[in-house]
Amino acid sequence: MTPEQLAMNHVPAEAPSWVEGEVRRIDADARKLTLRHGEIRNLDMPGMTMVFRVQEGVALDSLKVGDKVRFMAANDNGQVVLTQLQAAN
Ligand SMILES: [Cu+2]
Repeated sequence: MTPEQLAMNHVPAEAPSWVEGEVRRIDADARKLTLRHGEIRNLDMPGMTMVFRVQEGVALDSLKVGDKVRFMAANDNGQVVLTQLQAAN
């Protein structure tokens, strides 16, 4: 194996990074959040409005519809899960 091939093998899958979003709907009881979001590069997803399942431990209580947020999302066995959330601006 060449050093180049070795280096290629060590490139990790793209790690989650912060994505811009805007809150459209909050369902804290069901742990669901509807966001209009920008491109999610680690999920190869273009911008859209969609519902996210929210991981346990991510606080939703202070959110309001219309809030600007940034978040990270991951693929959990084919289901998109929001894993990090913070207020933007
Ligand atoms: Cu989406």
